[in-house]
Amino acid sequence: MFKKILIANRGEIALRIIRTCKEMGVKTVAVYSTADRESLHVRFADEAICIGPPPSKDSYLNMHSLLSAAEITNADAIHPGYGFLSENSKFSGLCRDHGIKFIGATPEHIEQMGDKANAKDTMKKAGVPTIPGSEGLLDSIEQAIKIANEIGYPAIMKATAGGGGRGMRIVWKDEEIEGAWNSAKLEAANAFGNDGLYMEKYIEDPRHIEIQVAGDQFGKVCHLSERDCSIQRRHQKLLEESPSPFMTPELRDKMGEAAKAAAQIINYEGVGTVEFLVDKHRNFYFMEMNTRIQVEHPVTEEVINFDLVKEQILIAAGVPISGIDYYPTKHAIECRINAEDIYNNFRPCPGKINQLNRPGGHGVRVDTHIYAGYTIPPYYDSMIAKLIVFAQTREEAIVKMDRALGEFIIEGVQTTVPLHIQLMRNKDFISGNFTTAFMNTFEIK
Ligand code: MV4
Repeated sequence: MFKKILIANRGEIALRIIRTCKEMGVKTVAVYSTADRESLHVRFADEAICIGPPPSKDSYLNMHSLLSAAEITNADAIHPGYGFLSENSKFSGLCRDHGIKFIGATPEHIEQMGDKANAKDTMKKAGVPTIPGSEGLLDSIEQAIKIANEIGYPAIMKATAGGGGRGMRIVWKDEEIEGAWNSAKLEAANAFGNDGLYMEKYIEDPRHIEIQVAGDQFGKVCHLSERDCSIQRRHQKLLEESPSPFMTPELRDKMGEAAKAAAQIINYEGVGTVEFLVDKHRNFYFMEMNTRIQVEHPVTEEVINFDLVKEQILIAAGVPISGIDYYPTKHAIECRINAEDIYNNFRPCPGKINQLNRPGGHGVRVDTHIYAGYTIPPYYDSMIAKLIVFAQTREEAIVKMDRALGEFIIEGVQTTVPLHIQLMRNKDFISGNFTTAFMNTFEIK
């Protein structure tokens, strides 16, 4: 087992990882920018090293500062959390070169899954359902028009280096292709330094359902059921839950097997997530594979009663997994609490938290690094807490979330708490009748 893990992250996820390390008897090293001196991850780690000034590129993304911090503290592993360097193949490779275990995917897996057109081709070979479209990248506007006519409109052009909806264009007729091609290529080149595009049939108003998987160093894989992440706004998830209200036992088995085939074909090691689009007929299609621990992992932890960060660390240390699949025995919902003004286009609201009351009671979990008197710095993303509830049924979980949100008092900054309270009382949310389009028409009161 590792003796000491450096956590190359900040905020709630750094604290989350430190908690599991402590329970496993593993020492921890926190790293922090000068903006995060007063953060709880710094206080609760065994050691803490300042790695630079506030901008991420000079601190949490500074590979050489992080590796130096690991070397001077004698850390034998680095946990990258999510975001920052968690899916950076260069950093994963540098850790390997320095004899430090990267608790995440290998550079090969990150590159293989980071190129979406290539990932899709790999999954097609594994028998995982994929959306009809181009084979690999498009090489001309003429070819794009030809393929769009073969698969039928509407079609979508996507950046192969994409994610988060950037470099993505929906097209409804031949005349729109040239403009979409030019603007998607420009956007992708600017955002990713890679203007490769591929094309797919456009699935209207799908659900976003993802399967958690784990694979060990001995080729064994298992799935840990699904999360429904359809409640999102401009590609930012607002709320996730498990199980999905749209799921059936048959669909779960089919998607679980597909996700395992995806992990199996690349010999995946660690925990990962296979994202699917699911249409109204319950056809499902591979979308992307994430090679990191995700923000929404707690909903899975609560419904299967399992510590996913502990599993990551065990797998990285070479411990075999049981190889059995996990099924939800409860219902869990996570609300992402962001310091944002929901009445002003979700504008970020950094600043000082003057008063804080954290919700509690049975079936309530709060993952956060904030406290009364904490100042939210303006340099990083605006998520300040995750409120997770779990109960025997979805109905009970919704009531419990509404109750817990009411207890979550955060004074000094605006937050998304009032939005989540409205969601818990929305009849379409309550009935499970929603897709990724839900927030497009949701009226904030
Ligand atoms: C799609 C799609 C419909 N059809 N692909 C958005 C982010 C990117 N990773 C993939 N995305 C989509 N791809 C086809 N062929 C609809 C979306 C999409 C979406 C997907 C998941 C969650 C939220 C979404 C919101 C808008 C569009």
